Amino acid sequence: MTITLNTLETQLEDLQQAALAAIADAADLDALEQLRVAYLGKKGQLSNILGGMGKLDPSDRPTVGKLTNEVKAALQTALDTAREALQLARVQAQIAAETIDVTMPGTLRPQGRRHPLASTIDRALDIFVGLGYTVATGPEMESDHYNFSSLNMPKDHPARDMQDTFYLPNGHLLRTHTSPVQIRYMEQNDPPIRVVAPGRVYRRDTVDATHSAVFHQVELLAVDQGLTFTDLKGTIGEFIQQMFGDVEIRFRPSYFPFTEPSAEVDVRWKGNWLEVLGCGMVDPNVLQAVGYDPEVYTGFAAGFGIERFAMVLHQIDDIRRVYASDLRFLRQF
Ligand code: 2NM
Repeated sequence: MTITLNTLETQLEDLQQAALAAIADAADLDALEQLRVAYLGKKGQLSNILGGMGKLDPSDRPTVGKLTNEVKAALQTALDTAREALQLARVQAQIAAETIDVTMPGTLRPQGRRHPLASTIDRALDIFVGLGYTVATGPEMESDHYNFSSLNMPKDHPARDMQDTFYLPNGHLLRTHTSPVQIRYMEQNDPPIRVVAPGRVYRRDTVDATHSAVFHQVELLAVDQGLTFTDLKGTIGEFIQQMFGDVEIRFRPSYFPFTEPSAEVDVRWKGNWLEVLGCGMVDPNVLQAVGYDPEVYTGFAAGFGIERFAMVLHQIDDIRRVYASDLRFLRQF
């Protein structure tokens, strides 16, 4: 059976019309590729129609060949155009989905900071570490021996008064200074030593603007052959200068059970003399108690309260603010 030119032409035109409509409707690139295969592929509809060419009058074949090429070209152009449009749409959709609104407010992350007591301790320790000192710590619950007896404060010493010291039901006490740390350090280390002991200490004080039952101390101790009061003065002077800047200093005679002679140190701060620390040459009895020979070794020691330093340096008017954990206060440092 032969096929007429007319029939083939009609089939090609119908195919072109249907294909162009389907291409225009293709929702995505996959659908488009399926259409390309369905119409232009090896076993596609165009090949299928051309299969009928053999049954055509040979004189009609050039006409059909030309028409076929036109249909093929029209479909190819339509496919290319549709592909470009779909690719562009895909990129635009991706850009839209990934767009960041740089004008949106950011996520606020709370920023922590050092507590003024911690930073004051750090500053003091850094200065002494710079002078060759080692940092040591020890227990806050202490024995009578380490807190008092070894520090030249025998059983009847007034500083042991129940009024001043927190005694615990187990017979121990809460250390009233960090000196027991230095005693323990001396027991464990032979001279020469340079040690600085920061930490929490406890006193049965009535709490007010300048007193707290818990506060922080830094104490230092140097023991060596030939250390004199001059070494003490030089060390303290250097420390004060690094801590407070270029201030006037004076040493006043004082008394501590564990040092002889003893002194208190004042700095001239905003026009007034302000007491900032106590110090002295370690009493021979203290050296003796840890097994150091006081005929061979001498030492100097000093102690100061961190709260007082922080209050002076940061113009804090009430010690209780330092423990109140009020963020409005703490955020200032
Ligand atoms: C002070 C004043 C004077 C001191 C003495 C000792 C030790 F353990 F070596 F004996 N440590 N700290 C001392 C001396 C502390 O505080 C106002």
